[in-house]
Amino acid sequence: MQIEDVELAGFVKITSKDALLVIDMQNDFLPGGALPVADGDQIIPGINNLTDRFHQTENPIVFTQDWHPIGHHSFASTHPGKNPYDPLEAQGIGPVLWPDHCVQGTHGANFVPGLQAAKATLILRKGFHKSIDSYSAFLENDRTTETGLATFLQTLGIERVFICGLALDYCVYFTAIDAKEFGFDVVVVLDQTKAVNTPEGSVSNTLKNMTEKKIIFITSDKILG
Ligand code: VGL
Ligand code: ZN
Repeated sequence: MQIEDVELAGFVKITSKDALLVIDMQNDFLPGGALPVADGDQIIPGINNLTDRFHQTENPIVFTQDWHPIGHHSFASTHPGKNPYDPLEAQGIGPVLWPDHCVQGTHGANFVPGLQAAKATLILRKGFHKSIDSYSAFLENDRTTETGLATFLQTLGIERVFICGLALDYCVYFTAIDAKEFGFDVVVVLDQTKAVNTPEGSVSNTLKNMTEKKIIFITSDKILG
């Protein structure tokens, strides 16, 4: 399944039970960054429009930051003889190793230029346990450690989340799957996300899984209209 094959929903009306999740819009994921996502910079204006839309009506807006300590186990540099993007499946890590990225407090971990973090209700950091990665904004990769986001959103009466940001086949994907698992309706804003597609096929696999789990896809013009 490719991005062009995804069935898109029509116009959706935002209500007080909707939240916006902006995933990992950080310098290291832009072209030229440590773990570049092709065209990642192109979604900044659209994400700013979505942020404005949810901010206008005082809907919750959550920005996430991948936030790794030096020597994080997801980094190839932590494993002697391994290179970035080499396969490695371990408890809480994988399916591939990454270049060092989004190290706590570094420029690469900062939000991308122009992003409106001032409009965020909550800035949620994840991936700060040295031996567990966290692609999802809800559950770390051991699949049991919670970030607290589900409870946060439930406490605010949120029933549906709109997800955008980077990367479609990792942090957006796992966030979407877990949001559904925690009982939220899930809408992925497909034109405001870009993929890593490593290993080859990860975009098609993740799109297929999201479709099977009844995750809704839309383009941002259907929200803003
Ligand atoms: C991500 C790989 C490693 C992401 C984070 O934000 O999608 N991908 N860390
Ligand atoms: Zn990471």
